[in-house]
Amino acid sequence: MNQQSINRTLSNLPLGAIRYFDSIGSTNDEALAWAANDAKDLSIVIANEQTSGRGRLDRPWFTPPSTALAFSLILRPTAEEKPHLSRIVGLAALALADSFGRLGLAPEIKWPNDILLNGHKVAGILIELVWSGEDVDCVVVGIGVNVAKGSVPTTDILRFPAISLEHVLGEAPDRNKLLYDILTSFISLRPHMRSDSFIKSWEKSLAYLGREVRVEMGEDQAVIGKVIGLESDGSLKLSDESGQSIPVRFGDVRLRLFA
Ligand code: BT5
Repeated sequence: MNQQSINRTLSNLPLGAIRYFDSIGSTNDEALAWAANDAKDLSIVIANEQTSGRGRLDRPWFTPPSTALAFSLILRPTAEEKPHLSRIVGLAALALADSFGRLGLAPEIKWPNDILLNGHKVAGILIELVWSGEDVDCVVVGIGVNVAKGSVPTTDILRFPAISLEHVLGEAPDRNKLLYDILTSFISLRPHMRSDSFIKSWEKSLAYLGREVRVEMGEDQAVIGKVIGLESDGSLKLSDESGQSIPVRFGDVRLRLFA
């Protein structure tokens, strides 16, 4: 993977510009700085290694050299997209799920930002916003995919079991081609993001549908309920014991095995 091979592979996609790094702290940090400057819509930062990759709430995201995909896409949302920014995490998740599906796999979306294969996390998404006063100017969509086995961190530092595409496929797919495929899905799904059918497709791919889960929203705040779908803003819809619907806007979802 290098700047030339990526430029070549992505040449027929309608991207802004492409910045490749052999090693970087976090592609999201680079993308946020670029977005605050002059980055065009669909510009992309990609790295062969991240030394301080981030997850949500500043949790670490591991990207050892030459084993993973780590990239950040900069979006300049249109006026029509702006009321639906909370759906962008679903857009990224569905693009990943579509792309893994084309590899013959059966991915599930663990709401809000994880992609699972065989119940293990293979990819994560980090959405960050760049504001201009009261208005969102840019959205940075950070995506990390475990491609080769070496990308999977040791279990002691994991909050949730992890896996790579190589573990499931028997060999690691070509990272440039995979990137092309994910971006192609993302670009073709984007115009549909505002539709009701988009929420339906997102719902269909949800992990734990109909199962009882616990959603942790902080140190000592949690909600328990059965996953019944998504709200139109992409919040998770649970139903409690009395059948009352509870919308959940953020948190970490865990299956309740011993309810
Ligand atoms: C995420 O956060 O899953 C978002 C990950 C986004 C990473 C991309 S890579 C490109 C871009 N640049 C960045 O700096 N970030 C984005 P969250 O749901 O909070 O999960 C974080 C947790 O995942 C950590 O606390 C670890 O337990 C676990 N983890 C870390 N590295 C992992 C890996 N490679 N595979 C699976 N789990 C991992």
